[in-house]
Amino acid sequence: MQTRPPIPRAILVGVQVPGVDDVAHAASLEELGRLVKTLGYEVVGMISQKRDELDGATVLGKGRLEELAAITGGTGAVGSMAIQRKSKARERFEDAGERKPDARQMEPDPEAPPRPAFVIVDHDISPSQARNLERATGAQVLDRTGVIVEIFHRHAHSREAKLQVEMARLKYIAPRLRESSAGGERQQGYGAGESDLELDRRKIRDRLAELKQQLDDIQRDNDQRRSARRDQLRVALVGYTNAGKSSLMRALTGSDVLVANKLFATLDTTVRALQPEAKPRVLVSDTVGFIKKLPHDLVASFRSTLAEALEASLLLFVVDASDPTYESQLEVSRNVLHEIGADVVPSRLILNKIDRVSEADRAALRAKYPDAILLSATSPEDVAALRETIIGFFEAAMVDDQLVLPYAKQGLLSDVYENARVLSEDYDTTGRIIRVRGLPGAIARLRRTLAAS
Ligand SMILES: Nc1nc2c(ncn2[C@@H]2O[C@H](COP(=O)(O)OP(=O)(O)OP(=O)(O)O)[C@@H](O)[C@H]2O)c(=O)[nH]1
Ligand SMILES: [Mg+2]
Repeated sequence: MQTRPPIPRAILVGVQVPGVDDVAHAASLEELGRLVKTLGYEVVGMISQKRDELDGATVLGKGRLEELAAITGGTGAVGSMAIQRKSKARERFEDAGERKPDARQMEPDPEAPPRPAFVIVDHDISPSQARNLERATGAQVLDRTGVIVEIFHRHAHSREAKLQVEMARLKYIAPRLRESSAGGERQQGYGAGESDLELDRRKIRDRLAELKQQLDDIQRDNDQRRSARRDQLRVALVGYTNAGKSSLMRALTGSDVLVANKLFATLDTTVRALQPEAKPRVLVSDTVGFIKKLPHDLVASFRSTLAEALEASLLLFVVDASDPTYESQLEVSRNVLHEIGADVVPSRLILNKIDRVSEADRAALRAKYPDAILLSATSPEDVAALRETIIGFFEAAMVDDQLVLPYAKQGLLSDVYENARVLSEDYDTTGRIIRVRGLPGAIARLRRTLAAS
């Protein structure tokens, strides 16, 4: 009857702890909803509760938990589903949407939409909290990190990103494997019984070691490639996911990187020259986006990707100014940059998507962030002006100097042209006298190359 698998239905759960105001709490749930949609699930409702802390056994209080269980078709009690739990969530995962009605429903309405098979918690919860919630709700439970790891898993394209994500994913799965050993195949096919569990743990350890080795190799290559670019003029686009970094990358470099209205569209760093080319040319990199509560393992695994940002001379810090929560996005991004040590790199704040901001709000933004650049990645004039700003930034750091290229070393001329702007060329008995303008570091390196025998 059905030609396509049904869209899994999910219900969101959020706890508002002291210190988080209503707006931030709502925004966080809204963002979780977007993450869940990015996974391809349909969000059919949410349960939210104010609590003093998050570390209860079931995240939610008794009343709310029962309310949730009534929606998902569980019992609402932690103890009662333990026996029939094995691989039930898996089964539900496979035929989500056409579940048999719960035993408690004596006369199920055949017209009623299927119950949500997923409960998605807007916090990082412990494996035992997840297990308790699964028992009470009869649904599969994922937390924020689980959702993000899953999105990364689906969006990874390059070999490096795939390895990084697999590593983060195994690290996420491993402790859950231990806690839910009775859960059978629930964990992506891992673990079914004690001895298998041991085996799985060892497999995971071995695989992690293998992944680390492969990543180290790739990263060594990347380091070399990066250090070859060391003295070039480099700009990195950084910021919250969906802020418009890839859109600006396309507009500035004419490259065809993926632009998509989904979270974490970009997981790979792309480096392209600014177009039309500047002299010396400027390299622009697009990077993975940030998000609130970015899982630590993912930050760690993307550190090398973000090394691009670390080594740039200028960060274009992109913010979606049309997003009502842009301020918290700004703060989250600042924190991540601080965490990876990139907060020392000079940066310019780019308030993007300004085409979606009212004139009054624009004025307020200008007053609040006098140094920021307000623009729209979709406006060619704005992009051209940004290009001038980038060039201006490097121009200010450049110096004029003179290099002597001995006649025996004419082969190095292209190196000079690539790394500096040649102002004039002259000849005398020592060789070609070249007046150049460039970054002091690049000129110093050229001088060393020319002097070396
Ligand atoms: N209206 C408007 N939409 C924009 C602008 N810039 C980007 N967008 C849209 O915003 C969405 C996200 O853009 P991306 O460029 O993919 O964002 P990103 O920062 O690369 O996102 P990730 O790769 O997921 O971190 C897309 O739907 C873009 O079309 C803009 O200036 N104005
Ligand atoms: Mg992108």
